[in-house]
Amino acid sequence: MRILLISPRLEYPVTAPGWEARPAWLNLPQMSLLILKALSPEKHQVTTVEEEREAIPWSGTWDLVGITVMTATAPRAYKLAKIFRATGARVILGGIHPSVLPEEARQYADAVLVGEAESLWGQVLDDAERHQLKPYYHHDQERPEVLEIPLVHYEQQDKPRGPVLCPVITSRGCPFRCEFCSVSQIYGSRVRNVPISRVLAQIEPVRDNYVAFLDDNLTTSREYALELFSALSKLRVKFIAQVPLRFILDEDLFHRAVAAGLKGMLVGFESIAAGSRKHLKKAVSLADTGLAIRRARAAGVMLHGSFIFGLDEHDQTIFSQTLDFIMEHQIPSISAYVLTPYPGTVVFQRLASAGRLLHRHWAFYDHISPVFHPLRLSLEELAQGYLQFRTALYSLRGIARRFLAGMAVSTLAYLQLNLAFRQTTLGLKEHYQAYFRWLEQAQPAFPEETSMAAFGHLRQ
Ligand code: B12
Repeated sequence: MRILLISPRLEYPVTAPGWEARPAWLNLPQMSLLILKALSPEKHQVTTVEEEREAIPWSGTWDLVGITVMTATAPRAYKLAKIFRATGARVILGGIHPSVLPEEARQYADAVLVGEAESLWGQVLDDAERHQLKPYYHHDQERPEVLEIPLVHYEQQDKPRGPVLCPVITSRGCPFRCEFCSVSQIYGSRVRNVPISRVLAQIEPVRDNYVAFLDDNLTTSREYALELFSALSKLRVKFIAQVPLRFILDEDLFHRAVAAGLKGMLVGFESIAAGSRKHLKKAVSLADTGLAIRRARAAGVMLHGSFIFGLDEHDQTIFSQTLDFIMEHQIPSISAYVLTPYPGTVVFQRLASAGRLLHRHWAFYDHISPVFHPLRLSLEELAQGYLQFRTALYSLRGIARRFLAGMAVSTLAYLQLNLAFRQTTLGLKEHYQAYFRWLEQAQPAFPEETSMAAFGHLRQ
């Protein structure tokens, strides 16, 4: 079969011309597509497309089209599904959004894969070959203790220069169940690990690149992490990972990670408001937070802190408080977002039943456009406060004020990250203007009707 695997781009009903929600240069290959490709027997011809940076091969004819879907990319994925089905291809959807809302996704596709694909993709291909695709494929609820993920090939014929960041997975499952996160919906709360020898086999051929561990927390099992760091130190790799703040406070584990090649960490601070912290399962005291930040800097590890605005405890002071906190502690790299209630999360349920959701047009569930009524802020105050926060943080003064902290780690990476976020902040005001105008108008019914006229337009 000729198989096309797509990771769709974000497509808003309205936005500012040329504005991009996130830095486009972030070249992290889509692991889900690489895994599906690796799982496909050689007799099939598989093409992968990341629409954020590659054109969809409209001229080809495809037997099966697989699309990976996040909530924000769902409208675009549904549109693509409809277009490809009209050409005679069969379409299967998978990923976090179809796994949480399979019936919705099924309206646009021949089949939906719910959950993890490793044990199901072979069957999907066999069924597709026999023209007997089932509407739903559900992964086994009894997940095996050991996580088996195929070895993927990053290098592809049409992409001669290999990626700078190579995604690697060591585990799935997260025990935290944070109110706003949907990860345990798809992977469960029990943590399962890939055998270390298998992780090393994946890393070995690309060890000159940066390895990006995709795990929601690389250190959930301390024992496994110790073993992994000891093995990695022999390979001399450089890696980045998502970890909780507590990991940095575990001095021995942290220094072993640094010795193993840890260069960057994505840490969820989520909120510095005292009221929020009790709801966040990962919270540590503010004093320990300061200690962890200093320790990361002293070790030369880039700390990328993630913050959320719009929690029920937040009022207008949260923006300046967070900015002061970042400046005081000199956090070099930040991703700060507006709370987004993803379907399947506790926060979605709570806001939906309180009538606080503005709409269900998923494209705006992007962590940037507010899609619910905040409790102690108006909608406009949330958008305005967020915009002012980003404008101040990524102003030249805001970047200069943290420059020494950036230099202590990597001047180049510091400037790259901050200037990229500055770039995406520049058109944000216009995006909000377009979004608020759209909110005021009668909104298109969701799911949006896609006329076949869109097909012709896209093919040009
Ligand atoms: C890496 C990552 C990214 C990368 C993606 C880059 C890339 N090219 O991979 C970056 C940093 C760019 C990113 C951006 C965003 N992300 Co992100 N990201 C992740 C993360 C950490 C890992 C995803 C991943 O690749 N996992 C590994 C793959 C193999 O797993 P998988 O995708 O689940 O795929 C398996 C199954 O789902 C299934 N499957 C998946 N797709 C398909 C398709 C078919 C056809 C089939 C059959 C099966 C199938 O098979 C796979 C193998 O079992 C997840 C958290 C998580 N644990 O999932 C968040 C996550 C997916 N991201 C999330 C969000 C919100 C975003 C942003 C909106 C945030 C933002 N504002 O920046 C943006 C959106 C960008 C966009 N274009 O739309 C949310 C999505 C929630 C939701 N309901 O949509 C998640 C779940 C994080 C969270 N805690 O909630 N992200």
